[in-house]
Amino acid sequence: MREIVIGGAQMGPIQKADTREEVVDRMIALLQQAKGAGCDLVVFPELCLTTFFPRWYMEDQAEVDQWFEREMPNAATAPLFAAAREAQIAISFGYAELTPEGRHFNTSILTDRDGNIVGKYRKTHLPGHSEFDHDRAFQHLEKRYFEPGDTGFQVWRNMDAIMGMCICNDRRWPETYRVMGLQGVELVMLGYNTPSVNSQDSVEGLEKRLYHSELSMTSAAYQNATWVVGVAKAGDEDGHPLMGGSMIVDPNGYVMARAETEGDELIVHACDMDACSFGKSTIFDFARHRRIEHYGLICSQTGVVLPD
Ligand code: CDV
Repeated sequence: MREIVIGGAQMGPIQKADTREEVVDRMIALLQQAKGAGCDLVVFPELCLTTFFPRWYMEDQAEVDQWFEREMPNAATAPLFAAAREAQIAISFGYAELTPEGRHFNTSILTDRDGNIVGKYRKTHLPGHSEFDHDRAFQHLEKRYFEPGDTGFQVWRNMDAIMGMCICNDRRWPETYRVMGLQGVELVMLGYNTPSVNSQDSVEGLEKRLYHSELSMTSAAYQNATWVVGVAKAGDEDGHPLMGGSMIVDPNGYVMARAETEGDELIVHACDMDACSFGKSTIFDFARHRRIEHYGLICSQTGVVLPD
């Protein structure tokens, strides 16, 4: 048995006016709770140091850049890394990354139990749009503020397991998990900021959105025989509701722990990495059963091409 006690540290809303320091204090409080629960690893949400700023239209690049981190750790997050090291808990969290070359990414990192960064992932599937869209109920400007990630879906050996990350919208794409599955992934960690309503369809509300999120993660867990931990930033951010629904999914696709609130809430499950072995060696033994001669379109064509 290779057991890792994992905490999903869902975070409630972060308002525009909230400081990084206030947010880090909340993250440390969740980390202390996780320590009490015996956690080895804690997963925090996407862009969890600030409000979900891509909902705001900005033209001034200096104003945009104030939401980004120029280094990690930095002054604001150093106490979080110190607390994690002290507790001997590995962490994963998302933030907006501004590189020394001036590139902007939606990023997440993974540490070992000593607070050393062992993995970095930059979001691949950026949803939304790049110009102000008058037809939407609210904006989602990730394509304006970030460039698509350049890391691809790597995995890392950490804590005697094979771990990978993706971010929010990535969780809806089977390719995300399959690329990691082909590297033997046993744990996929992801954070998300998902509005409770569809900006382009006011009828699509919370129930359907929670269902699609769960469907994406549970099916991917099963089809790749991997644990999936999905963690929300939830609640009302300056009048904009984000859904919760954080969950820990086992390699059979069953939800083993689920958040009940839209606030700061820790969910915990003892995840046995060996539970991935059965699926990986039977129905989803890729080496025996995949037929790559028929998958070419997936990598040669982006959109739909209809038959004549
Ligand atoms: N932050 C996100 O990537 N959010 C998207 C919304 C826009 C649908 C998501 O897939 O949850």
